[in-house]
Amino acid sequence: MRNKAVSLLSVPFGLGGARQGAELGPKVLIEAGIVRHLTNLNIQVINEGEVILPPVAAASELTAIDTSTKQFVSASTNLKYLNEIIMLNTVAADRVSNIVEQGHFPLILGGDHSISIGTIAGIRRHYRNLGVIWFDAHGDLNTEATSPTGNIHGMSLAVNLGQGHPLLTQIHQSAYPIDPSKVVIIGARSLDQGEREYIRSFGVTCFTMHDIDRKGMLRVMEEALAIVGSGTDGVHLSFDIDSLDPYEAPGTGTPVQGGVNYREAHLALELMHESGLITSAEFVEVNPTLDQNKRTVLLANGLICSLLGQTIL
Ligand code: 6HN
Ligand code: MN
Ligand code: MN
Ligand code: MN
Repeated sequence: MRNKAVSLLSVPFGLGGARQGAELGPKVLIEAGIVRHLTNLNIQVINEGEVILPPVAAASELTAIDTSTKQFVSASTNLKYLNEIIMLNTVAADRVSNIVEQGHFPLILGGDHSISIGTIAGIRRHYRNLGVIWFDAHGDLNTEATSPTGNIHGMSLAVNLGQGHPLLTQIHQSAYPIDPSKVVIIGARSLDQGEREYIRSFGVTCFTMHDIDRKGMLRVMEEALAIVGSGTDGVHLSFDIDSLDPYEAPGTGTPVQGGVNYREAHLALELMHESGLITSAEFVEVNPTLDQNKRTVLLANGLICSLLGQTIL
């Protein structure tokens, strides 16, 4: 990330989550001055604008678009807004891929966490061995078989690892696979049963809040960075703001008590900056309609600045 121009891409999309409002995240983050803050760090910022959901043809609830044949196919499933999510992420993947091609650092503002299906699909075209750091209260490792809600934001990491509905995993076609042993979840405290089994059987590393309590954030990050930093040629950070405690970050759709605090989160992002390993990042699930006095938006702004090199002194 050092000395690279940052390409800022907004993905104002909220249909992957249970509540409306995450689609307002990018606009509010930009209004809070993120471009100016990064420019003050001597970073060249290119505002790439928004990824817009293309008009979704009047598909019935039981059909979805096959992105390889461009045909509607039967998709009888409990997945909510499957078509919209396929269309949005197919476009997002190309936009992010273009940014990597230009040699810029992709910084993506969501949106709910379902957008990472597209962002990571675009990034994976360029990295043979991509590591992933997934900061989240949740695992996002459900499939339509295990999801208690049908909300696709709870399935995005599974799709990124090749698990789930074929019309979603297909968005990753012609990209290099991600090795689950190079994926680290940090901050988890709400896992569904199917997700626990997935973590165990596929060898994803999961530092839960219990691990953060016991080892401290410093050691957790040292271990996490050692895992994603060896045998990889790039590391994507997917940062769900609900990894923070709801006291610090009330503006998010699926808050869970007992999360990462303000200082721990800043330390984590400062350490990621120092490591020099992070090659792309997204910040998701900021929901301004649930925020209190912009607390969550300002926090997300500060965290982005820490990732990109802001220090106290
Ligand atoms: N997120 N595990 C729950 C579900 O519906 O699958 C919650 C998912 C939350 C997803 O916060 O990105
Ligand atoms: Mn350039
Ligand atoms: Mn998430
Ligand atoms: Mn989450």
